Amino acid sequence: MLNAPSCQSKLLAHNNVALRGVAAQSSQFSDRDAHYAIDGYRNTNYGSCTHTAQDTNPWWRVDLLDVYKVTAVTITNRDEVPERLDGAEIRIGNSLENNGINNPRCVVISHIPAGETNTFQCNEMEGRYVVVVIPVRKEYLTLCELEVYGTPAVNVALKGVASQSSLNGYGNAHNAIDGSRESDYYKRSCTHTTQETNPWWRVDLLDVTKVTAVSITNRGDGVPERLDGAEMRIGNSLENNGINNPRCVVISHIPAGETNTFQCNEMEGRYVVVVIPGRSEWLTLCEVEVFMDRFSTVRKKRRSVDPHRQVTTRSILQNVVLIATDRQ
Ligand SMILES: [Ca+2]
Ligand SMILES: [Ca+2]
Repeated sequence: MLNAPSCQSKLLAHNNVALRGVAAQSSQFSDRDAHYAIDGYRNTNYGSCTHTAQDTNPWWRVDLLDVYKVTAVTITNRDEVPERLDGAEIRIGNSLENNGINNPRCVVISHIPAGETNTFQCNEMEGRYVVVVIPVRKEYLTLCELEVYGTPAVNVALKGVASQSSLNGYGNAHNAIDGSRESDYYKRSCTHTTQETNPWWRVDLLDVTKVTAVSITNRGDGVPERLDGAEMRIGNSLENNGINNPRCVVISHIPAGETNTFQCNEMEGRYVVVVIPGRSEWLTLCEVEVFMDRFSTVRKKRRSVDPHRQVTTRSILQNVVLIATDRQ
């Protein structure tokens, strides 16, 4: 199994949001259905690739089941007849008009060499659908894997209510959910507590939420190290100001002015808390964005009937290896 081709651990990285999606294509050649491009394997020897008939404008599409800001799309081409993909376009948006082909274009793919994987930057284009289409000519469309990287577009913290352990200057708690990542404290979009033991900040999402990821923007005009060692806690309890809830992550360091995203694996909770434990410190957050899984029920249902996930022993073993590698 270690010889399995293209057995990259990052294919199971939880930030490839295509793995959670539902795929479709303009037609199907043989048994090469649309799901093979999001099965988690980059194998290029046809066994893990899609294949349409020879259509005019053949297309393939993944429904991400939520609106994402797409930063990049990675495509793995087949190890034979790679020129078939020349001139294909990636389109991203929320429309299903013309099978999604009318959505805005991220890129025209000039050429991906046989069996190779190329990544295309899409600059946070927003959309629920990612479409690959070969325009104008009659062609077969084959994709061995298509990966989509990005974050959900809907930040549920914006509708929450923020509070914190104390207030310093004009750094009120709401500044971390005001919709701005402005990181200069003096522009009044960052929070600020006094110097105290275990300073905390909390957002009440007003509903129990399955939190997939949280993005935190650190202060940019100095003292970014104050946030080092902060913990993010998520749950439904207000005991100890919410600090006793289960922990999503310990933040080792966020560079000045930068935004880091932490995966919380669908932790359930109404409260998201940031606390600096164990030392006397000031807590400042310039923005906290909370992303939730609005379609987890749909996904679970789909997984349970998905023939490609009722996998062979080989792919189970491959998954175990990939997961183990991913955690290193
Ligand atoms: Ca594949
Ligand atoms: Ca802010």
